Amino acid sequence: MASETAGERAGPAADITLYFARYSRSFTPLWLLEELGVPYRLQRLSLKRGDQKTPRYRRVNPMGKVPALVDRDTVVTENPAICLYLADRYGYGVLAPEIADARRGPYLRWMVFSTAVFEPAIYLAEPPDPVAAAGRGWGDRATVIDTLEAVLRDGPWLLGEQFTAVDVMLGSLMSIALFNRRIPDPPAGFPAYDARLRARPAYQRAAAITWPLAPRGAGP
Ligand SMILES: N[C@@H](CCC(=O)N[C@@H](CS)C(=O)NCC(=O)O)C(=O)O
Repeated sequence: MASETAGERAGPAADITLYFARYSRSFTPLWLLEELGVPYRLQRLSLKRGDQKTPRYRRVNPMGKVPALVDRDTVVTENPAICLYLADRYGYGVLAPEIADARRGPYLRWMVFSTAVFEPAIYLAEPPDPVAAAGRGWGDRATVIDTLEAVLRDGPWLLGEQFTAVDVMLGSLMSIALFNRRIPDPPAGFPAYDARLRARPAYQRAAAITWPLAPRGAGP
């Protein structure tokens, strides 16, 4: 990967609108935009008021959920897809490993793992039948936690020495899950990773916008 920082990299001209709501998963792309240093505008929605369910917004995201990102003619929804798009387009080789880089494999793996495996493992009730785990895409909670623990033990980031967009994606879920106590008795590597994430100025700027009532930089 190049040694320059993402913000220094002259990418294609951006015309980015992030459909955003406070106290929501909109934090993830907001944090990534702050890491990238590209200009963006926020289109604020109130989830309480139901702005996300209006026909107008459903033309952007038919799911009626935030976040959504529009960059000129490109519309992207689903947080891992938004992260992949932004990092390839504005941080390629810096916050996204290049296609020929061997780290591209683990990068894609953890991107998909974030919402397809980690998120259900921490938010869904686990049926008592262990046989059911074989037929479930996310398996079982203990294996998910152990798998993540093993990679974070080596750290400092998911791909080793290089912080990338997948730390924003999976890391934002980790921060929120730890704050909400969704991971009982987390292994020591989890809060240590979370502390490294929270120390990043871009995390703190995005957290101050997303959770304005929390002490500065405290995040969720
Ligand atoms: N799978 C989506 C999840 C998005 C999501 O669930 N957003 C929540 C806020 S955290 C939402 O918009 N909820 C409002 C609703 O469903 O009405 C992603 O990863 O981007």
